Amino acid sequence: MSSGRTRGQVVETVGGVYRVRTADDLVEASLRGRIKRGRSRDRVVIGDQVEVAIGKADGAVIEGVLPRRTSLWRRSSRARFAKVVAANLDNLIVVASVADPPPSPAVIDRMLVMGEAAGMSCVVVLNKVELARGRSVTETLAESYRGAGYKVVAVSVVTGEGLADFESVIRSGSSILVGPSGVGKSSLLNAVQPGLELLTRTVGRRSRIGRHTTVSSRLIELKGGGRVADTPGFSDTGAPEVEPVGLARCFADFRPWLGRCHFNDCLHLREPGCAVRLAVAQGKIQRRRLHSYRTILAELRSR
Ligand SMILES: Nc1nc2c(ncn2[C@@H]2O[C@H](COP(=O)(O)OP(=O)(O)OP(=O)(O)O)[C@@H](O)[C@H]2O)c(=O)[nH]1
Ligand SMILES: [Mg+2]
Ligand SMILES: [Zn+2]
Repeated sequence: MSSGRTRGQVVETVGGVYRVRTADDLVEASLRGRIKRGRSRDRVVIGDQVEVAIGKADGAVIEGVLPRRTSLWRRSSRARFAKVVAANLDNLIVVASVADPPPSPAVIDRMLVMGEAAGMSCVVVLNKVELARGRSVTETLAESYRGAGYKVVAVSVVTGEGLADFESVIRSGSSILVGPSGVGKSSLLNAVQPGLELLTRTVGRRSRIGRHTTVSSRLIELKGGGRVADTPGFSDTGAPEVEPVGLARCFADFRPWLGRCHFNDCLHLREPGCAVRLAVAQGKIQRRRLHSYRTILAELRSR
């Protein structure tokens, strides 16, 4: 490793150590004090493009963070402040399982809002489809999210069904997998890249239910292209970092109707001449989605 300055992308953060992928190396860097003391907005996270100074004595030091193309924020509903969890990633992949644990459309909706607010392209992956009896659960969820304008991939790590489609999603640019604990996020990545050996929950270890198997986020470079981050499971997303009037834009199925309401600042609650509510009444937007919107809006306004 020669001394000098270089640019790279943060692929892992462990304690105060940042692993940075540069053009021809993987370096472990620390943060220059000035960045360390910054506000939460300036936290250095996976996906960040950084300037690294490589010195002879003090090793590699991150001296600056380049402007972010997308930034994924997360706030648990109890936390006062949101924090950035990943930067510059293209796709937010919401993973749910059709059974064990059972899917929660309300949780999927919230995660999609998180991705939309980040400026990312969102995909829904339904895993463990071999556990669904008949076509009911998988088809109902798939139809609901396809109807809302999202790409949906139905997969099973056990039978291999749909894995090729999942793989083509994660090969297109950089992605992050989010979703409740135990839905199979790490298992999916292990299935598409043998040898990765991400820790997954051991079958039959009932005592582990409710605990996280994956504990930190790392941006994995896939053989043959694409970068993907696995994350520890969570289902509590809090409300996104958007103004109340901007929330409707985070619902892909609402977007065609926005700007057509009688009031410019319509929040699609009880206002007369609301185009979104009309679309719901006409069956063009699912009532369930309006309900999710209202729940999140109420949280945003009570902040
Ligand atoms: N039946 C079935 N089980 C699966 C499938 N995919 C994963 N599993 C199992 O589901 C359990 C949880 O898988 P993980 O990959 O650890 O789940 P995770 O989403 O990474 O969980 P956290 O790291 O805690 O967030 C493991 O016992 C897997 O073997 C599947 O397609 N079908
Ligand atoms: Mg995991
Ligand atoms: Zn309206």
